[in-house]
Amino acid sequence: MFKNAITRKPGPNFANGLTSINLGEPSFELILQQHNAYLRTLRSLGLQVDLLEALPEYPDAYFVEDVAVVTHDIAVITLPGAPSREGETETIASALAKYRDLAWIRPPGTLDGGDVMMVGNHCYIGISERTNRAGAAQLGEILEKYGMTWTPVPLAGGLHLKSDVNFIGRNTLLLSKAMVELEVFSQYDRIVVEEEEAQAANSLLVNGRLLTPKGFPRTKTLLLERGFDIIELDTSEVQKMDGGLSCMSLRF
Ligand code: CIR
Repeated sequence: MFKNAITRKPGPNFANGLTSINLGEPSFELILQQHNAYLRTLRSLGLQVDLLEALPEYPDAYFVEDVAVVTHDIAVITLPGAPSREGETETIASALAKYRDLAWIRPPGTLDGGDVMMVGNHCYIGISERTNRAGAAQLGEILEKYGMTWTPVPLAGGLHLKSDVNFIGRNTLLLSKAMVELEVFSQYDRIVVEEEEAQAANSLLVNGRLLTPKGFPRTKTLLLERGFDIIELDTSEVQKMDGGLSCMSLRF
């Protein structure tokens, strides 16, 4: 069960963040509403939520998931693979220091938390445009010290591992067509999202409930058919910035 979450408010300049898709002009008013609904949902599931102030010089900083990996024993402060996001780590380190001992990813390693998928004591680490092998190996070495195991997962495309695959409980992964081919995930039950609903793969399991983005009816049907207890949230504005539900919090 998660007890805590760390989040950060999107800033008025959030639309200056990195993005690879064109889904229209993002609205600040709307993202604040959607972010507030996300915070309320986490609180309703029993989490104590820390809300950090926006960082005007880092428009992507509300995607706090990318700058740390938090386990039962340690918080690993990452070195984000996008140069524009490197400086986001400092304030997250001070926010996490009150909960965990800290460790750090060091150059030449780079790592984004969006590439890290934990399933119990095992960690899948995507090798992506943001996370290199050195970064993955450094994280793996730290996790091993605390009895965890890990598998590198080289990605053929997409931003992060968790843009395409997420553990949703009951030995099940919600994943894209590309990911379903990977042998490394063959031990799991797999629910495949349609290509037109690719963004639905970024759903987030929190204390037995599955937060899933609104507007993906086919994925919703698949989840309901399998008996998943879902909470739909509107994420239209973060989708415009290549983000999703997992990206906006650190849960531990
Ligand atoms: C970026 O490109 O870094 C941000 N605009 C989106 C980060 C999304 N984070 C995540 O999937 N964990």
